[in-house]
Amino acid sequence: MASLNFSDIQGFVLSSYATKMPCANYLLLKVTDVKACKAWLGSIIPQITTGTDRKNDFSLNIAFCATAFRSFGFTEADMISFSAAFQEGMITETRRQIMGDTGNNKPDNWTWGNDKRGVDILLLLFAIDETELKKKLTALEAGILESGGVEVVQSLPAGRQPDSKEHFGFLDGIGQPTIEGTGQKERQLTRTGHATELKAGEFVLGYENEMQKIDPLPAIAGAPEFGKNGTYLVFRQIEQHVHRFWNYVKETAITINAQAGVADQDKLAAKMVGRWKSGAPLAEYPDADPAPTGTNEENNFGFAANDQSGAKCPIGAHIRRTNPRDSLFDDPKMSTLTVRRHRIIRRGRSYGHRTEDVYTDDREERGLHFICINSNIERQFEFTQQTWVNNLNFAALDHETDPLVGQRDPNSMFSIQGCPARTRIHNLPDFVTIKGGAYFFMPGMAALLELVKER
Ligand code: N7H
Repeated sequence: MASLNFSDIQGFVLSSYATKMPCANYLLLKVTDVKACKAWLGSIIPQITTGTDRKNDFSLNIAFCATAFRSFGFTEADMISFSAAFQEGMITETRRQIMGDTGNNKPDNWTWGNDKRGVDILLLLFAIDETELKKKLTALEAGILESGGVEVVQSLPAGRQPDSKEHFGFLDGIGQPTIEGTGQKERQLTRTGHATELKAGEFVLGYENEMQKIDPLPAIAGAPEFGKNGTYLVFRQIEQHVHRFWNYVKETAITINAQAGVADQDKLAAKMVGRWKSGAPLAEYPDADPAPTGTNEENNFGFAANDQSGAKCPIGAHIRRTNPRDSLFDDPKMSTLTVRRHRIIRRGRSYGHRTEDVYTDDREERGLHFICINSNIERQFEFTQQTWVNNLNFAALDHETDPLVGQRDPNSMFSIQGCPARTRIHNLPDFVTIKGGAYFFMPGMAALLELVKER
């Protein structure tokens, strides 16, 4: 096992900072003057949090779109060494098809990341509280204004709810792989009794991956190891229509059973997610939430031996599509091995106020700043989105996509396998809308210094 160069890896690759720093803000920037931008970058690099910094009150990280690298003077010979998806960006026709960004989700409707409001640089700020966040944000914004080299396209506040639940009401952040060589495995084992440790190369470039390969590094003239200790970051701003979700669940539960009450609604919603609101997995607790007022981060389960038919956790449930574990093929070992090559680490946070009245449209926007990291956008994030989330025939299902975040068509359906017969629900509306997005590269610290050099 190669030892990781933690001081060269940005801290965000290794940590979401969620426990110590619940407050966050993302600044999306556009380069307006290359020379001035590089000077500004030079001034903030010393503030960037690395994998060895043990900060408790504030962390800062940075990532770049391909457009930024091109404006900094990277040639096409340099760019070709990066992932094709990164080079292209998220909104080309090919990428839209892969992502399912059509209809209401088409990039023309986005508030950032499209042709009208393109972005080049992402600054990620995390703080212990709102006061510290505001202080640091104000100072950074002043520096940006003064620099004359970058401007703020969008400033996105985000946070972590005290109970770690996302807006539909479910505990989030449970199903995460750990990175070999970081000590994360031991920590996760203590917390959840289970850890899926993956080779570091799945999330940090320059190390062996799950294919026992070290992928060629992005290389630029004068810096053949530019990509080392870097990673790709996927950002999607996803609005959640909470009232639409819960009204659909309520009406559908009553259609299935005229006597349906709140417990039946919660069960139907849990069937769509694959976990109860507490986080407890349906594969282990099929009948009722074992911790209705608490949390359950259990992750030590598969589907093959216990629930291959989907009678407990439906085959098309969100967590079963996005991580089919051992149930993808008849051979559980092969399935597990294959699935390990398509994992992502989610580092997103919620935005907007939580609503207590989930049935009423209060016309406030809320959602998830979905952020994930991976070394190979095509094999990890895009694969998950295209081949699992949006695949109409995932695991031999017929004309269904992910019930929460899948691309819709007029017949959108979701099957709940059961005995003696399955239940099929119909006409699922859009529970989410994409509001913005982009692919970024998060360089290692040495590569950041390369960026500010004149080219
Ligand atoms: Fe999902 N949700 O609140 O319902 N997700 N997700 N996700 N998701 C998960 O395990 C949610 C989205 C994954 O290892 C849970 O942390 C919402 C996209 C993966 O068992 C819940 C949105 C993609 C997992 C949600 C959203 C994924 C996962 C269960 C958008 C990838 C881990 C808690 C607004 C393309 C699966 C947990 C595993 C879990 C929700 C989006 C992927 C509750 C609201 C776009 C890999």
